[in-house]
Amino acid sequence: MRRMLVAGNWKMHGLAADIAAIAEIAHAAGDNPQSDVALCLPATLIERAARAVPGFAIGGQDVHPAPKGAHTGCVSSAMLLDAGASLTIVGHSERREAQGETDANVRAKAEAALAARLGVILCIGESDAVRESGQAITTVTAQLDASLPGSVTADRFAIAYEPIWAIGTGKVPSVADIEEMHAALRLRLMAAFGDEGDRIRILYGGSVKASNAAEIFAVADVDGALVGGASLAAADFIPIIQATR
Ligand code: G2H
Repeated sequence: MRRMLVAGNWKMHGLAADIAAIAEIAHAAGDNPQSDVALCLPATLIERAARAVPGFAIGGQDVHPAPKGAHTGCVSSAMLLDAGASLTIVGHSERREAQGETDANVRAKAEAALAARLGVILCIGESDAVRESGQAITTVTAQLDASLPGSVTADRFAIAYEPIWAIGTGKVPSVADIEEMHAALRLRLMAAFGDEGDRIRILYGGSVKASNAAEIFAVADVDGALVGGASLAAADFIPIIQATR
């Protein structure tokens, strides 16, 4: 049995004044021990949040593959750990698109983070055009194969399937489409890692909210969610955590 993981992705949101919301979410996570909960915060907020809610999983949203060096504006795995993070997102489509990140970049980031003992949520997903062309499964499984680290352990590695056309749009794939994609991803993970691939969590991401979370969580091979907009306010995010019951 895979434990559900509900991770918030705050993207470029969050100031010191938002620590109260983070504390409220962490408290709700304690009240819902049936699932794991994490918040992936902007780098500027990680240390403050980690101090405010010790024991609660705080993550970054990206990491550089190098341990240190001349990489202006970037953050290393050691820096994330030093600030109090225990995991990081890699390969979010907003970075793949805006920063031109390739599958090879994403794989290098994931491998560096795992080697440093950070948890990783690796994002993959198809564009609207790819979905319309009927190539979603082929495209996303190829993206997974090319982005996967060489070795992983399921307790520190998760996949987030996020169709790009569903991110922040309010559009969500049908339950049948989510199930078909997650089943295909499960097969690829098992092909890559054997039984360990069956223990890796596959999250769904893209316009998850309180009103659709329970239906999505009931889909086979959906092991939680990566939540953007609806993770920013405790009142929106806590019902999603509770929907894992
Ligand atoms: C997808 C998701 C969070 P939202 O990016 O990763 O964002 O829930 O706002 O669609």
